Amino acid sequence: MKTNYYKTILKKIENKDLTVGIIGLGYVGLKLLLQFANKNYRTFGFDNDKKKIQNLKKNKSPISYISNQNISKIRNKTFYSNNFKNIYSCDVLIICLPTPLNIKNEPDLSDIKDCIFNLKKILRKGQTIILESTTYPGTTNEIIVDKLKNFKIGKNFFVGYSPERENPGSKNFTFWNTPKIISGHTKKCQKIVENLYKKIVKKVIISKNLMDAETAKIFENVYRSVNIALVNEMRFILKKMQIDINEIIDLAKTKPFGFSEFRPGPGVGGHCIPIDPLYLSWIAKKKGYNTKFIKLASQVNLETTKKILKEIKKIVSKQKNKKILIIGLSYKKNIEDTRESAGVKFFTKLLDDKINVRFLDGLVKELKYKNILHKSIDLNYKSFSKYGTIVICSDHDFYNYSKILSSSNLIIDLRNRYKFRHEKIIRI
Ligand code: SAJ
Repeated sequence: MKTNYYKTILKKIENKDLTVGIIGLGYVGLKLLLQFANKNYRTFGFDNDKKKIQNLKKNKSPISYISNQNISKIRNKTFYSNNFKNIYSCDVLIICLPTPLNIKNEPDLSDIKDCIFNLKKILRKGQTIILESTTYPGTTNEIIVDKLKNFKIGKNFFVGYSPERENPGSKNFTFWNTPKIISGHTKKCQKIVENLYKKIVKKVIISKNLMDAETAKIFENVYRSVNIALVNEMRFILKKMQIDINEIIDLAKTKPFGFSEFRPGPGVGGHCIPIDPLYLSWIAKKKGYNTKFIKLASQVNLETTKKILKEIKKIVSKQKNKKILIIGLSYKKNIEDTRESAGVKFFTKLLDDKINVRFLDGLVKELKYKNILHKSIDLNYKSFSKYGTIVICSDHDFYNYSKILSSSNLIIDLRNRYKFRHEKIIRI
């Protein structure tokens, strides 16, 4: 009797004898694995980082806001591996691999392409592959569907796309309460993805096809990049008129419609907002359209970091005490991720300029630069007076900012942490 793979997998989803494999255990993949494991699905976590796999097997989390306890809680239904030996036993494989840019600032999908190349040899009928990585419209078709010609997609194999919406360090938006867009290559693929994600997220939003789902995600990030660039530029415009951008945003955000709050910062970090939008401008150019906003926003955000650094150096040059302390090296508060972080750019450039600079970050304990390991100073609220200037780059919520203010000589507040004017506080 012919196997009905579609019905089989739907049944497995319902009676939870489904095995879910997550490929790529970063802040997206590991979070996703926890969702399925906590709903009693058998899960496999695949990652090529041997150290990470070893630690996970010892119930040690690689991410500060995912506790070791979270990991140990799922140990009896989760298996970790840095090879693909157990792919065969996974009914669903969800790919959460990075999508960086290459040195020419073009999309680099090599992680996903290599993954599919290796998976192809060992996939079996009845499996489903879902891509979660942020990428340009058309990717899932191009590098997954078109590579699986030996299967009948929608009949004996299924493919979907569901963009991640992780907001690292956020407490209000949980996985469960953040609506999840889903899509499938065929209606049956879509149904499988829909039923699967409905088990772990409160609201599933159905996209009519893969490309729309890919586009929605990248548009979300273009939207952020452009609006962050706007406020970053506004702050320099208004400074010419001695107007404080943050006070203007406080006024403007009282409008209950048609205005969403963004804040100027030291520049845009992370591996999403500085990078994902360029995936869209790249594909647009390939399709014959030269985007303006996207590239301009990227340039403005990058220039912001350079301008801020120049301002910091100018301010410090006027201080008797030239010592600088940077608070927060991560790219935003309450996380340890330093990718594309403005704080790291400031710290390393000041070091290069032979300026006496240290950093304090309870989540970024050390930073290796030019083969020297720089360590965060210990937190001692009385020690801030040792520095001529304190630069708040990432304002982790766990610091006591009134104590910092009382013991500092001068603070450059790049995160609008102090909502009031004070002679010791400079906002650039
Ligand atoms: N930033 C500002 N001003 C703002 C907002 C952000 O300067 O008003 C800076 C942040 O400090 C940070 C950078 O921009 O350096 C990016 O911040 P972010 O929170 O937008 O970006 P990510 O990369 O941590 O996460 C975002 C997610 N964030 C939100 O939606 C709030 C979400 O778009 C995606 O899940 C994720 O990118 C991704 O992976 O695409």
